[in-house]
Amino acid sequence: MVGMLKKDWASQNSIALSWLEPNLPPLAVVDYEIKYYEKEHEELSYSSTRTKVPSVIITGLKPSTCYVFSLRTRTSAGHSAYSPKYEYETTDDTSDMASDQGQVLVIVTAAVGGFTLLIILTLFFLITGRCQWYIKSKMSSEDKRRTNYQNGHAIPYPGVKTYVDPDTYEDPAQAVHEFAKEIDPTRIRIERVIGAGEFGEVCSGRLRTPGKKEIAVAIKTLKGGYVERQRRDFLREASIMGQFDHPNIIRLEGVVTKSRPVMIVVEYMENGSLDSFLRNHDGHFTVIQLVGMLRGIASGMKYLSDMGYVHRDLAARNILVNSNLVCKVSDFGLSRVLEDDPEAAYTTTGGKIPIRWTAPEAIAYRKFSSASDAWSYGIVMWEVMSYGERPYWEMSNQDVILSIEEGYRLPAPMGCPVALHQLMLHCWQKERSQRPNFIDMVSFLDKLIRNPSSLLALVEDIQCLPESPGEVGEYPMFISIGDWLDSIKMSQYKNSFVAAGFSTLDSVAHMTIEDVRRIGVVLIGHQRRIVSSIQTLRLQLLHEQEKGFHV
Ligand code: ACK
Repeated sequence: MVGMLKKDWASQNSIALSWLEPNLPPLAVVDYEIKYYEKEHEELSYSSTRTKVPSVIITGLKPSTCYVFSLRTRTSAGHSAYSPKYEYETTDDTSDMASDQGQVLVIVTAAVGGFTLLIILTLFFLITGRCQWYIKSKMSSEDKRRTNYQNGHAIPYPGVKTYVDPDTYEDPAQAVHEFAKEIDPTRIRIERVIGAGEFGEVCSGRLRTPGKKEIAVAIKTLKGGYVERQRRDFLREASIMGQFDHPNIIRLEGVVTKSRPVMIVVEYMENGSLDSFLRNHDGHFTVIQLVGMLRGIASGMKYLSDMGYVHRDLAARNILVNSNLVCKVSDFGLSRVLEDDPEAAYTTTGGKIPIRWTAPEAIAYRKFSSASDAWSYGIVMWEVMSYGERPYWEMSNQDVILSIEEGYRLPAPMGCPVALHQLMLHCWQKERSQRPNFIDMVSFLDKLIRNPSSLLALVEDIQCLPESPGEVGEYPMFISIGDWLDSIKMSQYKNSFVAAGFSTLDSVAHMTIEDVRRIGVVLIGHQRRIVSSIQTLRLQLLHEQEKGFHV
């Protein structure tokens, strides 16, 4: 028997559940089966799903609907009895996802009735003077869920500090001085150039502060000959960064604006940008270390979204890593950041956007929000788990947009735990209201870290997955080996596959990493890409099978 079935989060169409593993010898559990049905329809028709880890995200549910869940464990000796039944509800589009406050409110409403609630709310109103509540209640339901995520002019949750857009200052210099300390340049010692930024060189060096230990810093400089607009744009990042104070956000030490060169001084991050760091250390870290990095980034993003700041350019290249592997979000500046990003491309609507990292609604009609940052976060997860591989490989931007529209999503990278790929897929839901928020993501990743066995099931553990059916069903996207290899930009191996007897997708779906190596795929990156895609094919097959579980 397993312990209590706990709800981690719920959205309109999904519920994430987790439970403590039963007290059995290691590896005794084959898998868990979760049975669920709509409470209203009793047990007449139920669905079930299986998982090898003590957590699951059940998708495809109806909004505002109560579901009944129970769970049983399968060991080599057979199935356990079902657990007691647990009832959890999906949210409607007017509630804050998985918000404890929301749940409390529901309980309060049920318990004390509308009239008492009215009195409580009135008192709340009068005592705290938080008229924001009224303003919020006037907003549309979707905006309401994301109230504190609106860029620049966010309405804060009570007690939460809110980001102020420096562009709302008539004089941008005033914003810099409000949010950034002026540093006397004699306290700075520039040591060496470490890179090139859009506005000038990036250097490393030391910063002395009276009464404090000297610290290592990175110094961004504004090259001479700038015009006033460039100076303002350059310092804009400092005005934004200076408002943040979080261990996973790059810390601003101060600015030099009263002498030349103009400089922005930030904490030094020994390992530089996350994308190149991972590429240079391919395969060097444990899954727990990678999840730790992702947890840090999610925590920084949670802080930013709580403050009402939308990043718009979240990508591994914009994360910095220090010597303790702590990851910090950097590169602030909203639309201007996109101008500087070499990945950003012009869209038909005229904006410049890093297509591969950006949610469809932000590409199509510039709807940037913390939910579009959540999409980008899913891409960062994929970059991290694939050690800095380029998302969608060499596919063109246009092909990426079309494939996403058709429902294609990046397959799990090699060595990626199922739970993490599930979270990525959750971030890439077309409907932005169904994506997880950063609060939920941080607590989900915390759970994985606390319970490392939940990371043992890898998507590529082909042997561990239930046997796929002998006959391959319908593959949604690919009809031939050639099409499949073309789609993952591995066409050069077409002949090798066929020569080795792998001429149908059915045979490919049964391939192991050894087979892939044997047919002559020697490059690790190519092996990884092919194996990831094989896993996706297998998952699609499993998904088809699971549909058959409906009784
Ligand atoms: O990948 P990198 O080594 O990390 O090369 C780029 C380069 O400067 C141009 O942006 C590095 N860089 C930027 N900010 C910092 C920082 N705070 N600490 C260390 N390196 C940094 C970045």
